[in-house]
Amino acid sequence: SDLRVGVVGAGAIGADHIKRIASTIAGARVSAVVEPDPVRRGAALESAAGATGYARLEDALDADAVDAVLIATPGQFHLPVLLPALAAGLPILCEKPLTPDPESSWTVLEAEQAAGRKLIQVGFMRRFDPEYAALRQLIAAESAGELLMIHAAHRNANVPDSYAQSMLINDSVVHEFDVVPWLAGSSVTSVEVRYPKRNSLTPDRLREPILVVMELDNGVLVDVEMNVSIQFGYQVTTEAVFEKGVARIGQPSGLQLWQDGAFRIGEHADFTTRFATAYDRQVQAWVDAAKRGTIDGPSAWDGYRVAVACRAGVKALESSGPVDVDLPDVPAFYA
Ligand code: ISE
Repeated sequence: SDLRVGVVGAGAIGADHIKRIASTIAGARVSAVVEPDPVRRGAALESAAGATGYARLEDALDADAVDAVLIATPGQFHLPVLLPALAAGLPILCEKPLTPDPESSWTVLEAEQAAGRKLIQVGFMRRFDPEYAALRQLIAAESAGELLMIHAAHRNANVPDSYAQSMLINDSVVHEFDVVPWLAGSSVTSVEVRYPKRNSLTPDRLREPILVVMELDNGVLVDVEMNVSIQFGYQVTTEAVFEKGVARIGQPSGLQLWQDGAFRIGEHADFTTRFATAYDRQVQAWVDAAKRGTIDGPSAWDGYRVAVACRAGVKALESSGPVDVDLPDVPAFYA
């Protein structure tokens, strides 16, 4: 029977997941929309036939309305939702970041271990993008030789008013902190942030773009151009440099148009279309795994690792030179 999913948070990504579960995911339905804002809640309920609206997760739990929880609130609100969901023993898909700092992420690891099995999958959806998966295979196979360095670009047309400087790291580069070690098979040992010339179109409260340089344990060096005011569209690209070749993913694709003396290919406007396939595959894998009593993707430990890297990254926003990333040993539960 269908997994009854409670979606917590009906902002941009929450509303997108609600539509996804209603339209493309097999074996699941949205049974509850948990959203304190009545306008957002009402709008979300319109795309989730048969779902009930709640202001708090506890109310949905008391009503025995959900078998699993998808957390799509902003990161600072994840912990107060994660803890009751874990205590209820429910499978969880938690959008990134797991929580905004390593201490609260550690609290989540302890609560999950107390629950006795892995209940949390973290929404690092890039791992489900077919091109990222192909690049990972190429790196592991070493058919172009060993990986030497990665140039990544993460470009947003613009960001909402709620987007603060630390979010360049905690909400945006957070994805590279997960996916780069997954691609390269090696962990991040240091992070440095450099500032190029400021974009005059950047909102006053932000200083960006930034250039993030990560060192990996295996000697690979990674640079990430992080841009959130680049106007033209949404673009996430990666170029991997090997001993005998170069690979690129995330290039514009689709319809090509020659007209009026120009050549055009469409570009994405935001992450909902750029990563639509990845989100679909991620949510389907989570639903299937939840029914088997497990997870199928990044774990809470991955969320913790990334929180430690983000702490270093936020420090690097305000200091010069590399900031070390020191991870504790992985608890046996996650090894
Ligand atoms: C947002 O939270 C995301 O997850 C997007 O993938 C990212 O590109 C954007 O910068 C973030 O704000």
